[in-house]
Amino acid sequence: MTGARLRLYRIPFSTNVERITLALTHKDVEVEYVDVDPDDRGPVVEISGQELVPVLVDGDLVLSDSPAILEYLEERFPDPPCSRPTPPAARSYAASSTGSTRSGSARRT
Ligand SMILES: N[C@@H](CCC(=O)N[C@@H](CS)C(=O)NCC(=O)O)C(=O)O
Repeated sequence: MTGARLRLYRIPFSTNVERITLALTHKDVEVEYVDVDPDDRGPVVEISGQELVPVLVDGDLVLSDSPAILEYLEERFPDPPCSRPTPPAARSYAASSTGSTRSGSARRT
């Protein structure tokens, strides 16, 4: 890893924060935790312009929203990956069963 250490803004018992810490641990990425008082989101708002955690800071990049953060971490630290590549048929099935496609289906016979 190069450059400044990453910072992760967090509050206790946040499952959205936990998924980020799991990914960082899995990828063995050093991170500095910034513990935020759940009753005072000032530091989070100041850095990210919104009040939810997790917020990841990497240099001048500030990211909120755990799926976006996970996607970023996957690109920034691809090895080891957090998920295995999904075969196309399985991807289509997952999309149709979660309603994320307007039409189409996939199944195994
Ligand atoms: N879509 C966001 C949701 C973030 C979110 O809801 N964070 C919670 C903690 S898990 C939060 O900060 N809630 C405000 C609060 O607890 O006061 C994400 O996936 O990161």
